[in-house]
Amino acid sequence: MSQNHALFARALNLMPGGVNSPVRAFQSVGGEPFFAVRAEGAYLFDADGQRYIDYIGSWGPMILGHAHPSVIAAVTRTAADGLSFGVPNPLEVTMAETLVERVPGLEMVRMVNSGTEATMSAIRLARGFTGRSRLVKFEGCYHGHGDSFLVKAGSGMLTLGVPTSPGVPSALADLTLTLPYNDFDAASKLFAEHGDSIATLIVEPIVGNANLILPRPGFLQHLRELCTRHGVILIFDEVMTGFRVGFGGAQVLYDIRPDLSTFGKIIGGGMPVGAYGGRRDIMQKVAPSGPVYQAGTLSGNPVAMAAGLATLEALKEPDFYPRLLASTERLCAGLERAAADAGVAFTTNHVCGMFGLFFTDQRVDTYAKAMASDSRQFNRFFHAMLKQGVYFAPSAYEAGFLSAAHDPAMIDATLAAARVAFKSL
Ligand code: KE4
Repeated sequence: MSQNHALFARALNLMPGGVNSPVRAFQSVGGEPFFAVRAEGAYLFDADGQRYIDYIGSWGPMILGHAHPSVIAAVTRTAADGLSFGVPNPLEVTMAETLVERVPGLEMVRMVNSGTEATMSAIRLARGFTGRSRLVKFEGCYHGHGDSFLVKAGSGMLTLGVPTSPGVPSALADLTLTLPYNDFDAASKLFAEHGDSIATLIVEPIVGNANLILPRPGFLQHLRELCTRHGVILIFDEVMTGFRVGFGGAQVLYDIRPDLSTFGKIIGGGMPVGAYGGRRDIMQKVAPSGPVYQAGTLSGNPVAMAAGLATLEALKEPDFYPRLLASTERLCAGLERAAADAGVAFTTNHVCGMFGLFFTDQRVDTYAKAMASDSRQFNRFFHAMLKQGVYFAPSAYEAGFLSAAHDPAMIDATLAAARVAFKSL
């Protein structure tokens, strides 16, 4: 019997959906998830000995590739001296210096243990700093599972078809206003009506949780101007894009300065890490220097800092991002050619290190267009690729990720598998 199947049977009895995070459960693509027992470079290896070229990389952190020697060595070396002290340690100072140095808008930063903690803390801080309560987010964006965000959210919630979660009190959900992404007029109208009662607007500068949607030229600048005009704290949620789409993230790529930013994934190198930071006058309000409370037992622990610092160090290599962008372009152009040759309606979106696959004949630049693409066709393609040892995100509403370990031969192997898969649709 398949070890994957046996493991999933046990898991289903013990964990909701048999998983510790919904998107892993294959519920939207059908079938059962496989269980990874090992990963190396761009490869995952499952419990039945199957090898996959992995285009998820743990949903973003593994930008160097899995089990990168310098990261493993840093974790091993640091762990030998103790795992968590509960008192300050030098590595969290080095991490703070590294983030502040690399992200122009970051004057102060606080380490936490997940992207969700980072975004939850950032909006509490924005509400505490402004004395206002309303939050603006965009349909399809996902900012972790904090109550205020689970309104028309993306990622696993879209995958499960429950974009607004039960369990969030309407008194709180009503404080979350949602906008269509890339819609200039809708944003102007909302701010004209409610601008002075809004504490904060949080946005994925590049949407990676409703598949992949890029900002229209000027859209992020438009949000920056609206927030400045109405005294609204602009939060860039860079948990996914931070240090992926470029050295400092999307805010450097698009040259926009948010008031606060959130990070996660890559800055932890695969260990549980998140961070929020930004303007000093705002961050000074965080306990214990200010009254806005936030805390965490394992925040800044040395092992997680070591994994993140080793990862961020490797990203300093001058041609790291140009190479990653070239790989991303090679993959997306090749997939579009393979689909066209097979007569399949298919388009892609991409930015350095991230891509989105859409079974539609139009370019996708809104949530509505992403939702209108053919998810059934995506599911068939997903399984046709999985059978050939290529693992794309198990949901039509997730972005894909590349790493430095995805070499040209692997991408060509992926494209050869895609030619077979597109023809089978
Ligand atoms: P975590 O709490 O999962 O570390 O981060 C939440 C989060 C916040 N902001 C953005 C922009 C994010 O993409 C995420 C988490 N991303 C998903 C992938 N779509 C994590 C995968 C999962 O939920 O298992």
